[in-house]
Order: sequence, then structure tokens, then C-alpha cells
Amino acid sequence: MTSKAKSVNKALDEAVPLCEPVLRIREAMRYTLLSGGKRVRPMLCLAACELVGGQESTAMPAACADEMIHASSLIQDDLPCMDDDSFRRGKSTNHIVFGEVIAVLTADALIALAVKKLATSTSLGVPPERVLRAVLEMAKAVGTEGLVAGQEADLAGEGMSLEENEAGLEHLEFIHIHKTAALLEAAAVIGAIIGGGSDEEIERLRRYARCIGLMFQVVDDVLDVKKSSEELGKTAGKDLVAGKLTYPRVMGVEKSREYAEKLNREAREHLQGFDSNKVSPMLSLADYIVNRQN
Ligand code: GRG
Repeated sequence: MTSKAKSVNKALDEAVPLCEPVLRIREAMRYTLLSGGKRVRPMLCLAACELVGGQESTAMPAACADEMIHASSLIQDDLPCMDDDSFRRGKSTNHIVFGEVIAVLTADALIALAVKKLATSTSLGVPPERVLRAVLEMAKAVGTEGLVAGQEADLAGEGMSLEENEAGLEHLEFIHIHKTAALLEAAAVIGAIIGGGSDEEIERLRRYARCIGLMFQVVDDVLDVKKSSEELGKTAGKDLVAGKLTYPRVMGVEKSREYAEKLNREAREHLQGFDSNKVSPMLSLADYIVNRQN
């Protein structure tokens, strides 16, 4: 995983060179794209490609595209009209450093670059029909069947008390299947498509990734509670104040942890049938997500 993350960082660095003319927008793209991050989505994409028999290098443009979409979504999520966050990954957010106009354009440019990057997979010998299928998966994960729908639902439920939000758990699952799991799912599915996986292999990986996508968010919510209680006394945690719908709020911290473990078990079940030696990076990735501390 460490070596995969290093290769991804190098490829991302090369994807947005600071060439002449040095545009502010390119600096802003690099600022978010290269400001740390665990690189979970690209790792998932590369590992899925290898699992179905493809080469890591063939999936690298697709892996970068996944991270570019992720970076775009983070910039937008942090804007004053959305979550209004000033810090991410221990640094000032994009709009704080570059201003709102550049931040919005940066998010746009990252989406365009992601599509361009994915399309360049053909120059590495990936058949055009696989690339087209991958582009469709990506578009589905970003738009009204994915991130955008999840974000709308999330913002609509903000500030509601649990009593006001009757849909509770159902609403929460809708948000995170769209807002978080959709891109993780697309990353794995795109990797498997690029690697030449069969329809059955692609669908098994889709189900695995959906489980770990949801698990990712349950763990995120539990970590937020931990962070909030550590910070309490200095400033109350944002989620507690804004009354954001989270798994610990709906089912409590202990039940949330158990749910994450259940999703990890389910994710593993979907991998049965793959070569047991080749599947270990996927299992490690799931364990990493469930046990992560940041
Ligand atoms: C059109 C791209 C696009 C987006 C519009 C703004 C928006 C709709 C969606 C927001 C989606 C969002 C920010 C979801 C949160 C997902 C999440 C769990 C982020 C944290 O991911 P990590 O932990 O972050 O992988 P790092 O920093 O490690 O990369």
C-alpha cells in the first residue's frame, strides 16, 4: 500500500505540472491534489486491476482520475455555501488560500482533468470499449446517481434533530452510499474494467467496494466523535453543534463499531472465489479502513 501510494503521488505530481504560463489555477489544483490524503481510492483502483490480472501501470491514469474527482469534491464540500470549513488535512482549505472564485474553478478543472486522464488509458493499450465503460462508471458516481445526490441529501438534513428526521438510518445510508461509497465503488469497478475483469468479477468487486465504502463512513463518524470529545473544552465538535446526522448519533458509538465490523465481514465474503494469494491487498485495505485512526 505504501509503494502504491508513492507511485500515485508521483503520477499526480506529473499530471499537473507547474509549466509556463504559471497559472494560479494550476497552483490551486496542486495545492489540494498534493496536500496529503490517504489515497484510498487510487489504491483500490490499482489493487482491483491487479486482482483481475491487469498491470498496475495500466490503471494508473484511472487511479489518478479517482483522486482528482475526490479532490474536486473536497474543495466543493469545504466552500462557505456548503460545509464552510477552513481546515482540511491540517492545512487551510483551498478557498481560504486562493479565494472562492479560484476554488470553484479548481474543482471544475479537476473534474475535466479526471475525464481527460481516464481517456488517456487508451494510449497504454487499454481497449477503447473498456475506457468508455470506465468513463460511464465515473460519470454515474459523480452526478445525480452519486456524489451530487449524496451531498444534496446531506445538506438538506443538516441541523435537523433526530426527532425531526424521521427517516433516520435510511436517510443516513442514502447519504453515504451516494456521497462516500459511490466513488470508492467506482474506483474498484473502474480498476477491474481496465484490468479486463469478467462481468462477474466486476460485480463481485462492486459489492465488496460498496461495503467498504459504507464502512469507511461509519469509521469516519466514530473517529469524528473521538476527535470532538478530545476537542471539547477548547471548541465543541462541529458535528455535535450542527446536529449533523451521523452513525453514532443514530445508533451509538458501540453499535456503530459493530456495524463497521459487520460490513468488513460482508466485504470479505464478496471476495470469495478470487485467487486467495491475489486477494490479500483487498483484505488488507478493508482492515486498514476499519482500523484506521485518521
Ligand atoms: C461534482 C465532484 C463533485 C462533487 C459535488 C461536494 C460534493 C458534490 C460532494 C462531497 C462529497 C464528499 C466530500 C464526501 C466525503 C467523503 C469523505 C469520507 C472524505 C474523506 O475521505 P478521506 O478520508 O480523505 O479518504 P483523505 O484526506 O485521506 O483523502
